[in-house]
Amino acid sequence: MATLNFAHREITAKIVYFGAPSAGSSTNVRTLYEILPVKEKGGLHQFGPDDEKEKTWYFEYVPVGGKNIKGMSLRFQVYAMPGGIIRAEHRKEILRGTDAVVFVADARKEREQNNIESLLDLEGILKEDSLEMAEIPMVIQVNRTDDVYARDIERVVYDLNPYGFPVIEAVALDSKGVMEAHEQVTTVTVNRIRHNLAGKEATITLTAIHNPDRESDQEIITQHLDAIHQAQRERVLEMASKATWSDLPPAGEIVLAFQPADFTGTRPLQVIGAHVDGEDVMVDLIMEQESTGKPRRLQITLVNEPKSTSTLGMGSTTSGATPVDRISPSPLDTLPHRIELTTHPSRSDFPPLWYGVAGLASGIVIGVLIGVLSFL
Ligand SMILES: Nc1nc2c(ncn2[C@@H]2O[C@H](COP(=O)(O)OP(=O)(O)OP(=O)(O)O)[C@@H](O)[C@H]2O)c(=O)[nH]1
Ligand SMILES: [Mg+2]
Repeated sequence: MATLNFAHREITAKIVYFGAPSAGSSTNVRTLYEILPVKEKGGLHQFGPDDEKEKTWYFEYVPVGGKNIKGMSLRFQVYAMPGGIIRAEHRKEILRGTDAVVFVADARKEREQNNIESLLDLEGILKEDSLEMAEIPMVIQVNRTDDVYARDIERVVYDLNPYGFPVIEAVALDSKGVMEAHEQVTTVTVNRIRHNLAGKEATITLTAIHNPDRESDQEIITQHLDAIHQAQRERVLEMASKATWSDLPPAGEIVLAFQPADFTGTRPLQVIGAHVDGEDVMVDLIMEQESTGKPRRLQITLVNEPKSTSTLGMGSTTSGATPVDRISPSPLDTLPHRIELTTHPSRSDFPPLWYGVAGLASGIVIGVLIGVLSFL
């Protein structure tokens, strides 16, 4: 979804290079960044969740000459979605709201299936975003044609091009076909935007904004990473909510000695509740003092700081709690390495506010009883 920023009289469109693993999406974007004649460009960035091997490549630029529409300049955001990125949330986030796609096909032998799977993946993600592949500006670039066993371009696109998109032959590593594919896709994109602005039916939608402060590259990247993280959390929560406890795969077991020293002679009576607070887990317990039968509240915080195995069992505790007692051997790096115990004052030490609340509540109950009795 292209944006039209009135504050800068500028239209921004998003182009994603998408392809099978090692087909060359990243090489295209990196090469393009070097060879593009530009009026203005930002930095070349690579980003993705920390645990992901492959990352998205990203840059934005303002082209030189010829790409102005109705006195408004054009800015393009260019992304590479390497086939090696398997996290669905990451793939969806980068493709979200895209205006155009360069599909990078691999000409090497025995890559037919990879190309087809990648194209179907692209079509599926676009559909989820209410975009039809047949309708968006798209170019198929057949890359890696320098391979000694490369297949004919016609053979490569035979399975991939039911919609008759323009086809470009390429060896992205040698910059061959990189500018050509980009020129083709931006030309179609600009034509569609012109159509839209002329009030004709167009497959590119334009959203008008008035934003004097253009987002920095870093802000754009941070937004993507936050969205990927959030989407992943939601998916995990959804999966967990559908499963029963016994369905979930076991992730190890941890045994902790949790009783602080000044709670000696007490035993756990009831779990009041447990909740996740950011990265940590809080568990509230009622402890019963065996000699007097007095209840006390104990709060246990499981601090999620995965560390190397050597730090496990060495965590700090408050109130003289016995540290980690026994930990099953795996998977250690996902388990909390430290617990914090917070002892709460015994009932007799409750702050006056509690007495106020309790007094008010009992007053209301007595008042209602008197009212009912006098009515009878
Ligand atoms: N011989 C040759 N090698 C290429 C060509 N394009 C890319 N490569 C190489 O292929 C490998 C994978 O290229 P990338 O651009 O990283 O591939 P990708 O599409 O981003 O996919 P992944 O990184 O596998 O997720 C790299 O070692 C590139 O140097 C090409 O046209 N010819
Ligand atoms: Mg790569």
